[in-house]
Amino acid sequence: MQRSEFDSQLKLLMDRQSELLGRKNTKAESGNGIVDRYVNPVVTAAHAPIFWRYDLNYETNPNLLERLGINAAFNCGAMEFDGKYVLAVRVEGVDRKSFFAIAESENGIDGFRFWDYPVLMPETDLPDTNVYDLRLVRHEDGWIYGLFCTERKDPNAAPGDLSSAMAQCGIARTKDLRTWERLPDLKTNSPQQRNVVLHPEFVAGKYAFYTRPQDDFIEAGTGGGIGWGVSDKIDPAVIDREIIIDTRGYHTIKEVKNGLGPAPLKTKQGWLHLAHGVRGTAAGLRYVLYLFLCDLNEPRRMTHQPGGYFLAPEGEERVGDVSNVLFSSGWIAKDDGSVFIYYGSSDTRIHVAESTVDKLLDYVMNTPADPLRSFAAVEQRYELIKKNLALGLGQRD
Ligand code: BGC
Ligand code: BMA
Repeated sequence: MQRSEFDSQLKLLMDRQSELLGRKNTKAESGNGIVDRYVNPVVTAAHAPIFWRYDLNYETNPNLLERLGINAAFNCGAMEFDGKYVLAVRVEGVDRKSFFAIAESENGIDGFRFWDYPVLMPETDLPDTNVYDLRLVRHEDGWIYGLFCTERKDPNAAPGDLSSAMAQCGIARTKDLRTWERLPDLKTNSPQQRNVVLHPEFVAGKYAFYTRPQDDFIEAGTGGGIGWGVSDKIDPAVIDREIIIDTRGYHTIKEVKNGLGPAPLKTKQGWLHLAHGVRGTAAGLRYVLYLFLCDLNEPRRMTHQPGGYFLAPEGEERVGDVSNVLFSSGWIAKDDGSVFIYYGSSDTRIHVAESTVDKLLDYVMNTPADPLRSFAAVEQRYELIKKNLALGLGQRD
């Protein structure tokens, strides 16, 4: 390529990206009343800076080829930091390695920009092959924690088995989201862990964790459910006993597995939780999002859980690298009572939906629980229909 062509191609790349980053977001028209989606994804692979991907030196890359492509930007941790909305994004290179990178926005709904450098997460003595799904938790001990899944090849895999892996919870802490101190991985009695989250407050002087024990890399097995356990210390964090606080269930949205999303929000009515539930279908796994509430003083005790999901893949969200997946590991409750829910769709991109703490609590406390049988589900619906018809609000002619 001639130098002039190189320059104009580069300008085109930069212009296209500026246009994407400058795009305003608006609320989608119809919702379910519980949350309002925004129309555009807030972070995608195309948001990754050009200088992360291309060698921009004409001498060494005269054809302006992409050298280190980005495949996807999805499941993120979220928090307010220095007056900005920040996401700790799972960025995945074309080589299938995930890493974390901070993206920042003034308003939380558009204009997300990555910081110049992604996070160089320190390793432990046992190097991670892949790290993903970081939860950001501001703990009352004064640190910001990042809890994430660390994946390594299973040392006991039979020769030729290149897929068996071990998933564990990696823990790191920071004050500025730039420099991270890696602590030892969480120790539990379960063979594997994924979706581990730190409770933001001490509980009887101990660090408390939401866990997701599993027998195997993919299958939850006997370990299924969202667990709870405490540790005297964070360095190292060791849980001797895990109890299940939210079980899986036959013929529910969380039949195959479930896992906590972000750390819970503290509300007057209790700890509000966001989680994902997974069921198996002929077309593969389907991941949807649900909510539940736990007691304020006894956070391991669930008090309310509406039946079913409140957000499931819709439209473009349904399609991507791993289709039919919504996964959320970040939300931000603002001082004015509104809540931004950040969620990845189909392991490809990040979206935002908005609600308020009041609406989410109304939903969680006043929506019927899963009746577990078709007959009981129709009875539940009869009650609603009868009440509405008594108001004279039946079908219009
Ligand atoms: C992928 C994750 C996935 C997990 C289980 C990992 O290798 O990176 O996205 O959740 O496998 O399927
Ligand atoms: C998992 C998660 C996510 C992912 C999902 C679907 O188990 O940990 O990273 O979104 O599978 O692939």
